[in-house]
Amino acid sequence: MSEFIKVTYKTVAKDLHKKAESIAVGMTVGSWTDLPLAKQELLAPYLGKVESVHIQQEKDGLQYGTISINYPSNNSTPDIPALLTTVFGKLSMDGRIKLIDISFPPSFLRQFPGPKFGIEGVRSLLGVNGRPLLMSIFKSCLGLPLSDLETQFAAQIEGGVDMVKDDEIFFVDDRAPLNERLQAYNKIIVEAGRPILYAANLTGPVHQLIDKAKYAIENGANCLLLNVLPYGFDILQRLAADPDITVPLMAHPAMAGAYYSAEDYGIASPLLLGTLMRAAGADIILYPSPYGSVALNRADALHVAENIRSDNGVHKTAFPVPSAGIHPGLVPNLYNDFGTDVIVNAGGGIHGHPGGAADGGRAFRAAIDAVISGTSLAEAAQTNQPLARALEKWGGA
Ligand code: 1AE
Repeated sequence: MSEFIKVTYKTVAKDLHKKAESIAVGMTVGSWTDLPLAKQELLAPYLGKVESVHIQQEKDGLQYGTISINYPSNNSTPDIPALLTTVFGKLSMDGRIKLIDISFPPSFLRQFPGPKFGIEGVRSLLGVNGRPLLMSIFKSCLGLPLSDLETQFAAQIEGGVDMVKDDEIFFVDDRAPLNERLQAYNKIIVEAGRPILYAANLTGPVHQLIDKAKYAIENGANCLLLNVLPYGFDILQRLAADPDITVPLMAHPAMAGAYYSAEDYGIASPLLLGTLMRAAGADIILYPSPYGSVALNRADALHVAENIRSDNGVHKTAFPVPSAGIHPGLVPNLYNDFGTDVIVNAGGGIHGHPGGAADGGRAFRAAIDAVISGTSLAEAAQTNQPLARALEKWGGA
């Protein structure tokens, strides 16, 4: 028996009820009333149904609002390319309409892998509980010889970060090939004497990514970074579902702005970067914070976190990583908005510290300790020089 996938759109039309009907029929069985009765019976299980229409404003002969359509879950196979084509494929090109939300019946959602590690699993790999995690980003890595990257990696580790990620634009790595990076960084991790995750950028032709991921893991990778939208949601899903991919998967939001930024078009960020990333299997999800250099509005940023950390009865939770332009002075904002189960992530905010990357890490760790203990950054900075210098440079005390 088919259950329903409820899909909500924000749109505008002369008559929203009519538009809802035309979507429910047009995106499922095509024309309906013109069909002979026998055909109608045959197609009935595939017919979409209007769940609700909310008119929020009427102006100049147009109705603005949201409509929700119930699609039979049997209309789509359990993969995100099929799902998005089913509920928004042709429709995405049909004037002012934005895909806002999808809610799944558990039987359908269960067919997606979801995060293999989730928040608990990542914390358990690191042995860190009770505080936000700290991640730094290589800035930069392009064109640098391995020796420079090793120095950069060591400085980040010295500063006390829990995780380091490649920059998402690191594709041309001929001066520091993946296996050599892994060998060199793992040596530094062993010397540090504590667990540290390094998210290596998974790159190459999409049909080779599963093999490349396995190669990386055989060579010591303990976390993988993927530019999910450019490569496609399905490769994330295939990686997450593969039992031989035994490391957390980190999703980068590269290109997401092309989907979510327009008010009346595209796919809303809480769905794109929240619900779908989690269903497809991301353990750690980067996206723009409400305060940094490529900001997302606060409501949407909180909504992304809610979609990946709430109990959906099926999947593990995933770590939100509200990023971009983050410096130590913003740690109280991150903590107040996102709580303990968040990853504080910075590139420029670590490497741009006046004392270098190690001090950048120290400043962040001091800021995290301060918020956890309820101390203000200004007070914490009195006994922590790296934090004091960071606040002097970026503000935020
Ligand atoms: C939302 C993605 C953030 C990101 O990828 C990145 O590289 C941030 O760098 P910084 O912290 O802004 O230097």
